[in-house]
Amino acid sequence: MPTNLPPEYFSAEERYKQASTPREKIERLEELISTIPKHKGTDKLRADLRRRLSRLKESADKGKRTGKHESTFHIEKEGAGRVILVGLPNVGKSSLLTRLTNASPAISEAPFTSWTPTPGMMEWEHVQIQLIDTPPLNREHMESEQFDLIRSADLLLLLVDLQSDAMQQLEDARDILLEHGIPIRCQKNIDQISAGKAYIPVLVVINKYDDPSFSEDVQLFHELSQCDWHTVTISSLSGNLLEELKVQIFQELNIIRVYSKPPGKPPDHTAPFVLKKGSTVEELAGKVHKDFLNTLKSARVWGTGVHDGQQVARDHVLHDGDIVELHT
Ligand SMILES: Nc1nc2c(ncn2[C@@H]2O[C@H](COP(=O)(O)OP(=O)(O)O)[C@@H](O)[C@H]2O)c(=O)[nH]1
Ligand SMILES: [Mg+2]
Repeated sequence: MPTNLPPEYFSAEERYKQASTPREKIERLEELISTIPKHKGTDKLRADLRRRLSRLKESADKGKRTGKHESTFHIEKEGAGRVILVGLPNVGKSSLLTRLTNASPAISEAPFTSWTPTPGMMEWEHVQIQLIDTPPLNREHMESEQFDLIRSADLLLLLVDLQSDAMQQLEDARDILLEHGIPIRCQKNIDQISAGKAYIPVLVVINKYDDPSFSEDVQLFHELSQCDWHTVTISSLSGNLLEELKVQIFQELNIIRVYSKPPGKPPDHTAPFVLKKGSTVEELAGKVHKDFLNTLKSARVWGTGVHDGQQVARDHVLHDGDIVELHT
């Protein structure tokens, strides 16, 4: 230990020793180093403390990086929309994800089979949609990160099991989501947007409709329902009505497919541009190429509400399936 260290050094050293978090340690070590006068006698001490500081910074960085990536609830958004499957245990969430995507989460009769979310991609008419299976909603133990993930959805698929008490499952699942502040609302005749708050749309999936013998139960479910969420009845087991479900998912996402074509050529139907419902020619142009936003002079549209090849203005609102020729 070099002699002639100032008194500030010793009080800074005391503060450094008491630091508890990695961040505090780094700050106080920096402070400590700054109290050391620079001369030959302190060279070794300063070098030692600097080395300690860089080790602290390194491990703090690593912690940050792995902390983020290790969380299985952190999933990058992909595709034209994010659809999250939620519901009580055993309603068939994992089975449905397996049916609709190439993902393969564990499926079992035992409740609480899945503890981590599993993402997969569903393709529908050349549109890629992200589907995420999640651990079951319950009142015993749930990670708060799961609710953060649920909040990031563009659409929730709320699954219920038609072969047990489906209505009770719907109500329990809805209540758990509401208790954790998920912005959903099921009352009839209320807009999805109110007081500036955006609600996440919910599509109720009545699963385990294995054959028509269950149709009375479906009817009863509809009679009892207090919510105006749309419903789709399917069987993940038999694959019954899965196409209808895909169509409904697309509709609930409020997106449209638009095809751009060069003059004199047909459009590429396998490469739709996906836009929010209500988007204009101008917004399409920006998606096709950002330069088009400035250079776009006019456009011709084939599709809904126009006669074939009609010339339209930049603010013309497009519809699902429209074909657009952009002129620059
Ligand atoms: N009969 C029937 N069983 C199903 C259907 N979908 C899933 N299951 C079964 O229900 C159980 C729970 O399914 P799972 O996908 O693990 O449910 P999760 O807990 O919601 O993910 C499994 O035994 C599945 O085979 C269905 O449409 N009909
Ligand atoms: Mg599961």
